[in-house]
Amino acid sequence: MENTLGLEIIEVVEQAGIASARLMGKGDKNEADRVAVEAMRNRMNEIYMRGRIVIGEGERDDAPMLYIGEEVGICTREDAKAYCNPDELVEIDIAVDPCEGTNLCAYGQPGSMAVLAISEKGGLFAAPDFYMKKLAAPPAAKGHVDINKSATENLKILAECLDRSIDELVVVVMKRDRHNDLIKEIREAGARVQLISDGDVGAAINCGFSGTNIHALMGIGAAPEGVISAAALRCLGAHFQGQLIYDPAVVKTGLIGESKEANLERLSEMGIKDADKVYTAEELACGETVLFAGTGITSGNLINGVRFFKGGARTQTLVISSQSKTARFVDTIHMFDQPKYIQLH
Ligand code: VTB
Repeated sequence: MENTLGLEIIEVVEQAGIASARLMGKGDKNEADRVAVEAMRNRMNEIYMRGRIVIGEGERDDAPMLYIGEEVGICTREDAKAYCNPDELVEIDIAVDPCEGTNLCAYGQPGSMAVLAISEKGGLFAAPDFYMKKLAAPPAAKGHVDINKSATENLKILAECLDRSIDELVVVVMKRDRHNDLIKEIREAGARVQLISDGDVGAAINCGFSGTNIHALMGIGAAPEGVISAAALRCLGAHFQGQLIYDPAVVKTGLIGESKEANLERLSEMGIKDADKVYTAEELACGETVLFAGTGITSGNLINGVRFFKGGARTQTLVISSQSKTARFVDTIHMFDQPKYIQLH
């Protein structure tokens, strides 16, 4: 998958990142998202692949593009067999977030990214538009920390695994009222808290690399973003656990349905019988091969955002592959004003 699709997938996130970055700081998050979606979809549809969106912009009725179930790629056309080779006809599943952290982009804040994860068919958990309790931690703590344990216990374990004291740890938490108790507990346990307004995918991925000075992500964010984070962290051999939140008493904002009962029913219809199950990274991204790619829209800890200059732009993309066991930082100069094809006179 990496060999056949790698470079093209990079271009997909690069194009989405560049499109959103043009709207960076303009205060219009919907437009920043819309242009990223359009750019991502256009580039995907130029690739010789047979893709299906499993995590996208929503169900078909509310999202015109990159909706869940949409088929993308040249080889999804009816007459594909005539011009696609058998490798390209293998079905792949794609999870996208063309502008992760739309608010960050709209207000010129660090950490927004154009991200996607791909795997073979069935390789990514088709998470509902619910929330998810998340725990991300570095590879050294994988399988030692546990979302069922208290934050205090996990910080002790984390400190041991990373061979340092608790007060040297930094935990990222999204700044939300629902996290007030969690934040208090982390501080009382002695660790330091980095509050973010948005963008927990980037925060989770930071846990997978040493040197970012981020040692854990705790708290509740969106479930689809959880799957994309899990894909990246699985490739990195880092820790990720997620548990769906379906009770509106826990998270009250718009994403979640009317009542706990209605949400449970929806999960059951989707085939999720055990709504309280704790999923590991390997379960959320269970495919044999998984590839993650993310282009910085605004700069973050790991990757730079898009920088425009006369006639072009420079992007940085993180590509993590389970197949080659690599994390690549791809630095690209895009020459907008150069012709794509050389004219022979
Ligand atoms: C979460 C988080 C995302 O939006 O979904 C958040 O996972 C929305 O949370 O990274 P609230 O509904 O509590 O505001 C992001 O921050 C950006 O998509």
